[in-house]
Amino acid sequence: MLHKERHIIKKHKDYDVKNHEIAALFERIANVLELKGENTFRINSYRKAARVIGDLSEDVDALAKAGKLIDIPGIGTGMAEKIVEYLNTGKMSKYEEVMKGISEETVMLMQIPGLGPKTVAMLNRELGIVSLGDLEKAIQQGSLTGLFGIGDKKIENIVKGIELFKSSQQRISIGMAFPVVKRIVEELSCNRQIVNIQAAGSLRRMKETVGDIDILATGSDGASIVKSFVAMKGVTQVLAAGDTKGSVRVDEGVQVDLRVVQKDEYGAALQYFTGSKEHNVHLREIAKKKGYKISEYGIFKGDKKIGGQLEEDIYKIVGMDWIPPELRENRGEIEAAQAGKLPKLVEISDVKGDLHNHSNWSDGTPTFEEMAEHAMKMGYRYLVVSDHSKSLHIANGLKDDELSEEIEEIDKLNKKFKGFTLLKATEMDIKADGSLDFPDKILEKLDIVIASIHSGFKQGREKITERMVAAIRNPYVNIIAHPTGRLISKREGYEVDMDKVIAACAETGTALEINCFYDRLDLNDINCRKAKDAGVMIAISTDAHHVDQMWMMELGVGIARRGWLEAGDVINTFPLDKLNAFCKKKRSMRG
Ligand code: DGT
Ligand code: ZN
Ligand code: CA
Ligand code: CA
Repeated sequence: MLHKERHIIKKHKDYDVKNHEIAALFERIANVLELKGENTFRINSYRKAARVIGDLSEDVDALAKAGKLIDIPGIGTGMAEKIVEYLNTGKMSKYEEVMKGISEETVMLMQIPGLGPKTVAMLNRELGIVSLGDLEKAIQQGSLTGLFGIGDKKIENIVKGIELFKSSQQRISIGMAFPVVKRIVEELSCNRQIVNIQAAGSLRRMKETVGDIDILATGSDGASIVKSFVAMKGVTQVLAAGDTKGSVRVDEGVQVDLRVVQKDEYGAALQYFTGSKEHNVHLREIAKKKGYKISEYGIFKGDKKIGGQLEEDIYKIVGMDWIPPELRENRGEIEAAQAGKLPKLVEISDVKGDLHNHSNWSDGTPTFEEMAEHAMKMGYRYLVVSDHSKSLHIANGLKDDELSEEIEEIDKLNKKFKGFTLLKATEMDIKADGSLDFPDKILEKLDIVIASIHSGFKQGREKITERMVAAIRNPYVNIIAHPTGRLISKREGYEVDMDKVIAACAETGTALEINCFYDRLDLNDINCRKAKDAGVMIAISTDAHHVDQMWMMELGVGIARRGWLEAGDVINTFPLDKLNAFCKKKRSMRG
């Protein structure tokens, strides 16, 4: 996959702030140059620089001090000078130069999905549009109709893009929020007064985006706990600080609420603040019919409190099994819990390997050894190396002979490992004409074949579905990666008939991927459950381009759990021989 902005999040704890800022500046320069209609070569050199700086595992500041910036591929002396200037002065004169005559608001317009620099330039030229306000007005007045290259469909897409953009300003991806919570819980756990602390709300439910982060704690001195909460590092604004409640905004732009509750109320509060609201409403109705009342303080019979210290109390008293947070969306989990028929959800500890990763042979940064080492550290038994295929030039896709070399290299390395295997694979492009990027005689040499769509997004539902089903029918293709192509808050994805895709996968023994990368999370929870119900196996894979991205497996497992998946539904919970057998089985059915 490709991530123009994957530099936004790459480290679990530590953000290389400078790397991020410089990558963002280069990306902006590229956009503005494109808006001004400048030379493609220069535009691309800034895009490339943005990508490599965003992907760096080292601190750009440290590299600059060591005089090693020009050793970075894609960074020449000109780029290096601009980086040094920024590090020394906090400014980049090139950026200021290209921004002359262009407003911040216009730059923002280019971030709206469906509105690239070219369209923004045209809207500016034809209608004088320079801000979101201008654009919305023009749409309302119908002024866009009849402009060159702008049909009804395009206008519809722009309207959708504006909606997505607005909502992305309000909610952040779970992948951004998750590390924030880890950091906060770690930091506050040092406070001796805190007995329990954990996240509730949509984050505990592992929803793909969160509006705000809710944290619950118990402890002796509420006021002092709140004090240490609002004094944490990363806090940019204190919105409230009382005896039992604190509310702040942090660096990542999200609001975090902390509530300190009494020990004997912790379970009830956790149940209440975990939500979802719909789940809670349904649960309370059931409680009411049985003569109980549930609140954030406990569960009551008349005036008498009969439980609330543990979350389990509440579910047990109303007559059902405890429900894992990821299921609490009022999608049938309450009925299943009453019947004792909840699934035994897959857990992160069930995962034995990661099935989609890029090395420095295509557009990733790690070597095979670094990937293997990190995977072993995570307790994995295997790791799939799946570099891009030749059609994807922009990601440095491998040609036939390069893939053969990669295979030999991996074979050599595998002889050195004990109890661990690198699996030979490819993330092969399903090309715009529906054909596959490698012939069968090459695919035959691989352990696993992943196929995915990176082009022809606008072909329309029928054509895209056809391409995908054709790939699924190839006997060597084992997994379809990021099946809908969406990018959360940025791109809606191509149109595809997921029911047909699921049916073809079920028929052929092909797995669908949950891509764990924080801005993809694709399949989503709903499609995941659909796939399971049709008997399709799932691969949970990070699509890491850097070893520091492999932690995102946790996000994918969250989605899988929201999709009601059990370990048996997920092929990377299998031991290696069973995984190999899964892949081989499809090959043996060909012809
Ligand atoms: P978010 O923050 O928009 O991603 O979603 P949540 O689910 O974290 O919602 P939030 O932060 O507004 O509230 C946290 C939980 O508190 C929510 O999941 C359920 C509970 N809650 C909030 N407001 C109400 C309410 O009016 N009624 C009920 N029953 N529960 C509520
Ligand atoms: Zn990929
Ligand atoms: Ca929340
Ligand atoms: Ca909240």
